[in-house]
Amino acid sequence: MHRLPALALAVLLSGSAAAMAQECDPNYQGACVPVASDVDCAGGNGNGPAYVQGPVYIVGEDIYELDRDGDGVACEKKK
Ligand SMILES: [Ca+2]
Repeated sequence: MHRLPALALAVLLSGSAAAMAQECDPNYQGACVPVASDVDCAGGNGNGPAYVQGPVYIVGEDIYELDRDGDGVACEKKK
């Protein structure tokens, strides 16, 4: 009499949901600038693929060139 081998169908898919927290770029403060290949200002004419809603304050290097006028504040509202 043979016992059927227990099929390993009970694969646990748990544990992945908690790792979905957004990573924010440390070069910017005031808003969460996502870590992406390129980030543009939401509502602007950038092509993404990621966007951030300003204002964003540059505390490091403006690696995404969000601060076009170089005053240290990116994606600021037009005055
Ligand atoms: Ca600016």
